[in-house]
Amino acid sequence: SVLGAEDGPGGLAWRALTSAQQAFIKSLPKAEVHAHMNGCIPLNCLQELAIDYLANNPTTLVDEVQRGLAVLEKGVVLTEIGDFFGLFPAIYALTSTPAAVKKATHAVLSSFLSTSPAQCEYIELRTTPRKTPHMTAYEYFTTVLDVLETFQGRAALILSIDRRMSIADVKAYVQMAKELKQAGRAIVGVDLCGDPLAGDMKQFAPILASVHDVGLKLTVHIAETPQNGEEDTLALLSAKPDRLGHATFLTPAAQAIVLDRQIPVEICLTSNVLCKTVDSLQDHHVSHLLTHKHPVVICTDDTLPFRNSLFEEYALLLAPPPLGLGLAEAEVERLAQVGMRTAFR
Ligand code: 6MZ
Repeated sequence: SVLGAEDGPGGLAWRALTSAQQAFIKSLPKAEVHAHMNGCIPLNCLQELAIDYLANNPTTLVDEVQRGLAVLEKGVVLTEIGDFFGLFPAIYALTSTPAAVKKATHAVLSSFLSTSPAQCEYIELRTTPRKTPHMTAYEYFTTVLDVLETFQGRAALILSIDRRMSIADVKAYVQMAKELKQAGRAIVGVDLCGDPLAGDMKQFAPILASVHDVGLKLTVHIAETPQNGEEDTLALLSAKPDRLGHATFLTPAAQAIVLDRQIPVEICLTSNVLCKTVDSLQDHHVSHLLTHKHPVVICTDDTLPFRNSLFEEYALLLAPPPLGLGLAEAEVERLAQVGMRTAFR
């Protein structure tokens, strides 16, 4: 269902709201700007892709796909954020042909834009270019883009750079993003994501910064874990990002820069709670940012493993503690407006 897991943090908060509060959340114009394509495939779409896959690939990765699907069907339980990345080999096996990518992209965008009412007015979806035995990374990325452009102005794409990529690949994919932007395609930015501890960000930063040359914007997953040291964080800030993902463990020096430059932070409450990068919703760093009147935008991250929805993420703001943060409706409305304003389009 659109409303995800009944017993997830967002589901509990949603059910603690009055029907007037639920209607208020549904009526707010919202933007989703931090959603990973392969992390947001609706479960029923993934199950259909698995049926096709298992019918056509009787030997390759069969056990892995069946195991991965079983975990996602049951509902993931993560001990730490590292466990999260182990979910993707199975998902990636199922989105490795152009037909599967088309189907998945359409299902993801429909789950945000075509529900009644829509979860959001506008979505900036992100995805990592990926070469498979059936297509080049360019074919993969432009297949997603082709489908996304049929949503006519309600969706735009962000190209994700994975921290595990070689410098040569980072350069090639940034170049690809620039050329697609210059060709007038619906690409608005570049993201940095993936295993938070991989890669040398001092080497990545100048390449990432260069996206601004052609009018693309930059967002980076930053300080997502306590092991991301100050050097890593400051290197990423040197690329002049236009938004930040998570920013959970900013050191005082990094925090001073973020607050001073008013760099909007993409906040994914359920994701952080389930990946255990925050101890609880009540300890979430969003409260600190809100005290500073810092711009934050509420997002879902990966609705497939986290079984959340944008409605539920907003419910976590509005529901009274301990289920939610107990913000006033006016404040929740303001945050939705910040989301619309910080979009890259
Ligand atoms: C870092 C994440 C992430 O790009 O293949 N991804 N990277 N932190 C997170 N927090 C939970 N959630 C998702 O979508 C899946 C990819 O997005 C990144 C991971 O690299 C994952 O493989 P795409 O469409």
